[in-house]
Amino acid sequence: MDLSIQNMYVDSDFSTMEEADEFAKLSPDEQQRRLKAIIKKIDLDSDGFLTEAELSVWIQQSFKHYIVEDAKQQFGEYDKDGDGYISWEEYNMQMYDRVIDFDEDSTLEDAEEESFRQ
Ligand SMILES: [Ca+2]
Ligand SMILES: [Ca+2]
Repeated sequence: MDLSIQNMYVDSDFSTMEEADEFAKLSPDEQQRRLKAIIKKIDLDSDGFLTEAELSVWIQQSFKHYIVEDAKQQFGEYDKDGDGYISWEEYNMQMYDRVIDFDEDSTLEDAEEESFRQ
């Protein structure tokens, strides 16, 4: 795992690639200022040093943040009509691009029965 401060900043505080690009466009002074602000957040006891424990807490928080954001984003992709629920149809459309119809299969099983009707 790459533990450089810049990478932690990118992984945890940028939600989009555009924001990462924005950061790259900042002046070196501004980048430094922002990174220092991040280090302040990681440095829980404010002694000016980052311990393994402080880094560990930060990484876990970042990871949690990432998972939550990822889940929110995925939910949005599944919930096509945005009603806050993922229906069977929405799940199917996202996973298989079509709704799996169980009646389709039961029709096959009933083929013999179907033929009697005619
Ligand atoms: Ca510290
Ligand atoms: Ca829905």
